[in-house]
Amino acid sequence: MDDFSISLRPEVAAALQAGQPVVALESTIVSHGLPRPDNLKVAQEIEQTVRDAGAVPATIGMVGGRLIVGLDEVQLTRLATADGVAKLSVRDLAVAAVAGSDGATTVAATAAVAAGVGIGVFATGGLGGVHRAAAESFDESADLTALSHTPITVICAGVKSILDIGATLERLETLGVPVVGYGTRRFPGFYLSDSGHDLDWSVQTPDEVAQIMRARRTHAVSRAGLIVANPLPADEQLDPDLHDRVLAEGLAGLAAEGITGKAVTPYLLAHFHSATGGRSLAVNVRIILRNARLAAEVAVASARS
Ligand code: PSU
Ligand code: MN
Repeated sequence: MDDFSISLRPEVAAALQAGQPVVALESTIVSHGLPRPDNLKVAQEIEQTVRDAGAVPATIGMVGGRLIVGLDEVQLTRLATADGVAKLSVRDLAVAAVAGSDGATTVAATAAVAAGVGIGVFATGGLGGVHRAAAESFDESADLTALSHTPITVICAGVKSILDIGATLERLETLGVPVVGYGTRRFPGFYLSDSGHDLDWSVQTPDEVAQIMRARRTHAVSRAGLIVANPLPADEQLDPDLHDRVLAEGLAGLAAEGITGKAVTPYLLAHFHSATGGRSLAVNVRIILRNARLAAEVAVASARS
């Protein structure tokens, strides 16, 4: 292959051209974050949720070395079901393209590609962050550094409790990435509505987020992303006792099996899904669908402003 240009699905290209709302979606949750066979169905539901709220979904991934913005049905199915789909961060994209790989893009890679083609809003479940043993392992997700220089608004439910949440918030501050709570001044903990950490800012409406995006463009003093942290309502969160028990087991499993690096996040997610008898999966799906809807509402408000 000698053409490395990014392929935009025609519907996505047309929407961007016309200034219509578009929401970027990542594929790592599909290939590595959600168990099969539910993953494909959930990926389709996420896209439908974006459509129902009036925006065009653009799931980003790599198929046969081609970087695609707006995977079609066949391509999405391939990334959800094929064996050996790589987990691609920003640094991997060109190498995987030359290798002709199939690959799922992380938050970092999805944000970078989306911003590169002019998409302003991105929905995911939870961001990567600083891992608990980072003081020794140096394992900090490239999601954080990517967001320090990638101008895109990311709607997420905070970072997962598998991470060191306090350290992650400190790093986001250092990296100059603003974090606003959606309807809350507490940082959500993904499966849990409240991580116990305070936020400086909160917003109440999609329009307010769109206004912040506009102020940032007008000021033009930062190329960082904007994190909008959207918590689950407390009555929909994972039972906190169950959560704490399963997390402790998962962390012990990591140590016992010697799992490190990019395998850590998929391992812990899979552990949660099996050890909670699917309850964490249901919560995870709710989180993503809620974030997809809010992202579409923000994209719609932003297209108007
Ligand atoms: N959060 C989820 N599910 C996921 C991930 C995050 O709820 O699957 C994925 C995202 O793609 C994120 C990546 O970018 O995990 C972070 O991995 P790492 O910690 O290896 O950077
Ligand atoms: Mn890592």
